[in-house]
Amino acid sequence: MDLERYLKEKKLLVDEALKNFLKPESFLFEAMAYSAIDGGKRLRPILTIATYEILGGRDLSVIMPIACGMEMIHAYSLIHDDLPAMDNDDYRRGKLTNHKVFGEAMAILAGDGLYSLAFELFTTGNGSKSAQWRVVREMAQVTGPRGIVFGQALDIKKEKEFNPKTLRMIHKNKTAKFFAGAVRCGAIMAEADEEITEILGKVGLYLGMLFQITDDILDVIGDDKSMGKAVRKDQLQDKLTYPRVYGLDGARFRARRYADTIQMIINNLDKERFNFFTCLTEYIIKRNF
Ligand code: GRG
Repeated sequence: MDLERYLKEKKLLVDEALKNFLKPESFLFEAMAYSAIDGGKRLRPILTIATYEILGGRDLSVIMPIACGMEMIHAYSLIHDDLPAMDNDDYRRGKLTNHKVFGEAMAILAGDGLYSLAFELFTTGNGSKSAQWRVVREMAQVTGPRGIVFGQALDIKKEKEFNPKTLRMIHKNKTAKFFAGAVRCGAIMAEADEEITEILGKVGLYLGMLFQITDDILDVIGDDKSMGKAVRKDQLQDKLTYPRVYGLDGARFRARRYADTIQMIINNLDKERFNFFTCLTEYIIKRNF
């Protein structure tokens, strides 16, 4: 499969739909659109769409509002993550962060607006109401105090144990559960059976762990320009990361181990049918942005 081409095509579709959902109806929507529309790899919405399609979903009008909701939640998390009270970043996706352009208070509200609009979108589109209800529940759990909020709280907490267990807990909650949720919601909207939803959710979780490890590595070896944001910040901010705990080679080894586990799961399912996940795994492990 030509993954690069697939990602490009789906990104265009997501960008188009996002523009539609975020028409500048007020100054607040302008601040929301600033961070949600341009740039970014769109991996989470693409995971949702790809899973839906692989499992037999055919109707873009069912999945696009769900996929765009994923990206809005992601954009919200980036806006808040960049705030002075959190990671205090000036650049994201190669441009000034939301609070640098709109001010801190408006950036907080732009994030809040994106988050709530996402949940509204989860209940729209042509999908079944029961599947949409499951998506709402799933993403409330993924993003909530036993998911992303918890991961971020641990990430910024100064007094914590610097050990592998805490490290895995941060990465799992802050990043991996979102990847798992994006995949699971694609499966839910395709009305797939529970067993395959569970298995692919695991694949999503491991992809997310792999993704966050590569993010940690790129903070050490990457450059500002390719990353679109300041690198070498983890050490400055005393963050708990894979290179810090295991060294660069140890981090790379663990990234490869997640990739191999994903490969094993896919091979046991149906190599051809789920080839997208194999290709995406290699794309993530080799990424430089
Ligand atoms: C409850 C969703 C939510 C947020 C509130 C601020 C916060 C709590 C969480 C921040 C979580 C966070 C920013 C985790 C880092 C995940 C990560 C590696 C982001 C970068 O993702 P990419 O590379 O970004 O996919 P692009 O720009 O390509 O979309």
